Amino acid sequence: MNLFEKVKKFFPRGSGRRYLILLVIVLGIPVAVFLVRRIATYIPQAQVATVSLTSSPATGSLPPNLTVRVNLNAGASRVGFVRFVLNFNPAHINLAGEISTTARLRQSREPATDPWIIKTSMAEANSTGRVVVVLALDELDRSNPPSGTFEVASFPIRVVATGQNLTTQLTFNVTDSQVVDMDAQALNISTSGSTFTLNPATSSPTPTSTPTRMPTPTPTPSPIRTPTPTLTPTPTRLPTPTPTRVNTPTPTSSGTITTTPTPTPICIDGDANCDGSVNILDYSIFFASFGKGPGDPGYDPRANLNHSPDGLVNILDYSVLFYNFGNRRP
Ligand SMILES: [Ca+2]
Ligand SMILES: [Ca+2]
Repeated sequence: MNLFEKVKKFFPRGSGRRYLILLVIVLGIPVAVFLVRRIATYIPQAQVATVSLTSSPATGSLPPNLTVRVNLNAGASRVGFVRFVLNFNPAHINLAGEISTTARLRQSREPATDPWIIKTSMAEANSTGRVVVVLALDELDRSNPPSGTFEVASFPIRVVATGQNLTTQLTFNVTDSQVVDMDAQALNISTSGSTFTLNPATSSPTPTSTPTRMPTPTPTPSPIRTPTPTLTPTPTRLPTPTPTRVNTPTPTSSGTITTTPTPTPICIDGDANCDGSVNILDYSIFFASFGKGPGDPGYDPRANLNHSPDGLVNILDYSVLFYNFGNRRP
């Protein structure tokens, strides 16, 4: 009996096919796992959409006062959270009124008169040269989040510089802005600000202050419009942005009788902003400080959701948020 016959005798009839199948399965599992992992790493990268924040008008001149509108083009993304920061030179222009915000992103938490989370006051903006607006979708509106293009906020501006033909800009701080969709995904942001000409020199010495926009009956043969001399751009003197992002609620002057001296609220687990519910706002606070610790720029101690003594914001804090997401203060 040769070796082949011995082996053949050892295995029962038909078992060779079974071992072949077993071999295919054993080799196939690692290959399948490898392929699934590759697919899993590719899918999230492909899903991050880019949205655009723009201020309009893109160009203009002052005076007279203008209204600046901040628009978000979210495309097909369903927006749950918007934070934008606009910088300007307060020695050139000032806000001429308070900031208005969209009704499409509002939260009906108490007090109901403050639909925003953070909104810079006119006085603060004019002293810092910084407009900060943070808005979020109310939980009751979760079924109808805004998408496409919509106005996020608007505010009037006026010129304060006295020099002629100055150029000034409104620029978004991209790294300090954030748009989050309803899947808690921070979207990529492209921005486009505004450029304004201040006190443009009038070419004709019109004695009346109102700009004549009516066509003069006698057409001058060739209106000499001297090209506006481009001045050397004044160095933007941006004040150092205030690092604090603490939402100090401004007391409403309207005679609300229910306002007791605010007791320190009891924060439930995962409730970073301590407003009584664990939602996308808390995720955003966590996300902005993820990977950071005390002393790091932009670190928000509220993001330390597990109250670890080292103050670090990491996966442990994420798990506190994850397991409490959707909870409300009883
Ligand atoms: Ca909260
Ligand atoms: Ca922590």
